[in-house]
Amino acid sequence: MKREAGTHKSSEALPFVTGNKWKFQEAQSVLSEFGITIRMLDIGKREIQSNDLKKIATSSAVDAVRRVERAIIVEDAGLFIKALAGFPGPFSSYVLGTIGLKGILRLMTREVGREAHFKSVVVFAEPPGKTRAFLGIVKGKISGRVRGSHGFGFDPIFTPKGDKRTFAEMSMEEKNRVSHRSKAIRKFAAWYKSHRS
Ligand code: ITT
Repeated sequence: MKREAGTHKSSEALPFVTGNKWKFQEAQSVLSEFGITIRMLDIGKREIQSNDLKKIATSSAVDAVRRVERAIIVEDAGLFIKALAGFPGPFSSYVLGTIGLKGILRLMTREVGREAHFKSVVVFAEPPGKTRAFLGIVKGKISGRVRGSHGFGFDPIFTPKGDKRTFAEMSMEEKNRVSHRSKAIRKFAAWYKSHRS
């Protein structure tokens, strides 16, 4: 007999705490393959400052679960550029909002190596504050210029390994076949399915 994951009732839509509708849509599309329904809950996600994405996501999840008093998921992601010693990493949001895509490309003009990866951490949390984290990584390269109009954030400057297109030149379904987020979400989904009734 399968165990139910804590106090969460599997028939209800699981709240995904985020203010980012694109990441919600990507997660929703992957989770629908597993028959898991989520709803976007934008309650002003609180984030601590840290170099560690897992710590940031876990702390946000614990904060959110205490505020909504039911099981939730959060997801945190960042772009890590090898030639820039992992920058912008956990500071991706700030960097995107300040120097932006063009600023990143400028920082890369003298760099020979363009390797980078996206990392995603999905955290499931349930009252009173029990958490479980799932990690997903996609390797790739920073493109020479901004390309494509789909997706969000750094998608127009990231080309996943094995493809010539940036994420922004792909449909959401194509991005979801290889993305960091889809990998973390799939790991979560497999675990969640095996732990709920
Ligand atoms: P939350 O409300 O969920 O925190 P957010 O947009 O702040 O939404 P993150 O902190 O996880 O999300 O993301 C940090 C930055 O990295 C943010 O500027 C995103 O636009 C960017 N980012 C995250 N995932 C991405 C992806 O799949 N493709 C491109 N950029 C991404």
